[in-house]
Amino acid sequence: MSNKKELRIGLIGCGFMGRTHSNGYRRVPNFFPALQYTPVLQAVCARNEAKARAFADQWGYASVETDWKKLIARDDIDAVDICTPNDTHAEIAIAAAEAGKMVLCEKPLARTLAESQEMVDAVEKAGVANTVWYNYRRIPAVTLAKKIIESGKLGQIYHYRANFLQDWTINANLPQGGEGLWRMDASVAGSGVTGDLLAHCIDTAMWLNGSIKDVSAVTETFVKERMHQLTGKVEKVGIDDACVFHCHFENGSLGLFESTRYARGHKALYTFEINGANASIRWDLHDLNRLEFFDNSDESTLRGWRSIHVTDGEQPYMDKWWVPGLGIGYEHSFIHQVADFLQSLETGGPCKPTFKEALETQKVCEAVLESASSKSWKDTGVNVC
Ligand code: 4PW
Repeated sequence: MSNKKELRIGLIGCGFMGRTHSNGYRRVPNFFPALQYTPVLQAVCARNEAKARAFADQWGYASVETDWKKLIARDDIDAVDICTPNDTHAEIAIAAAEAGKMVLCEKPLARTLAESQEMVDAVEKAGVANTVWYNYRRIPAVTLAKKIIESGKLGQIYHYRANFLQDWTINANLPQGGEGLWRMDASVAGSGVTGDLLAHCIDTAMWLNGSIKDVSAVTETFVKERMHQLTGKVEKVGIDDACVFHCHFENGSLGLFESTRYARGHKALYTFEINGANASIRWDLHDLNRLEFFDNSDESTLRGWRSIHVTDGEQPYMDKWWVPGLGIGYEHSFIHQVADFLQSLETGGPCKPTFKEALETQKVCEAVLESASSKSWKDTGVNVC
């Protein structure tokens, strides 16, 4: 008989992110056995009952719902996990918080800053545990980058550079909206690459390098009209297909960010590089167990970029996995987030980023879009501690 405390999960949404989160819940007990809490896959909710049942069978959920309001009203659910398209995040999160449930929300927090603020207000008022799934923070090499920066090894930071490049929307015949393509519909997604991809880059950047003060951005929508899957009509495309912005960080460094879904050959190339007075680091999602590090204090004849294979038990999270030399993958970042959330319930501390912290990323996204449409610099109003 287990003496673990149960955290009964109600998952809403059965898409790509529903799978990544479910995998996280299922694998945490095996790899983080010391945690006091264990997730219980209590219910999954999707509008289509057959889809919900198939998902429940595949992932081991005990029951299904087709109305998220019913799921939230259930007494046997402790935490609501929102994996639905962005236009539903605010309504579900606010209702869940008002019902006293813990809330885990897939990124971005919402479509707009105003919606996000309402979500922050709701979870703060209800005093419920909350977190946003900015999963890349929990890739061990990225977490190690944070530790290196905090140790002061980089010295004064001058540059932060990040890219998130994809190519899946180049085809002009790809429709927008509906099943599998809601990210293409601005009314559902809120924005294109800015909210979907740059939000990740911004979250990581402010976690590693502090507040972004102001931004100057350019966006482009290369394909102006696309068939809408739900209406069957050709409609104007409202999302940004590509976005480039530069910025000032509070610490005096300059930032340069680029994201596009039109970089032929790139499927999910997320990279960042940070240059300090004494050292630099860089990371690439396509080689995610590796962190590259250049230290100017190395002996001159041996000086060069070090390639650190982040698989040693002394490196972040890696004591939970295999043996040195054996890497882990994308899915582990979600397993780590579940583990950190459960740990936060034990300690009573926050699981970062909380809704309040993720609001700062929304502020930057909003300033980026405003800057692009007004062709002017915008202050972000961000204050990351
Ligand atoms: O959140 C992002 C998604 O919307 C992901 O991190 C990568 O880009 C993979 O899919 C999309």
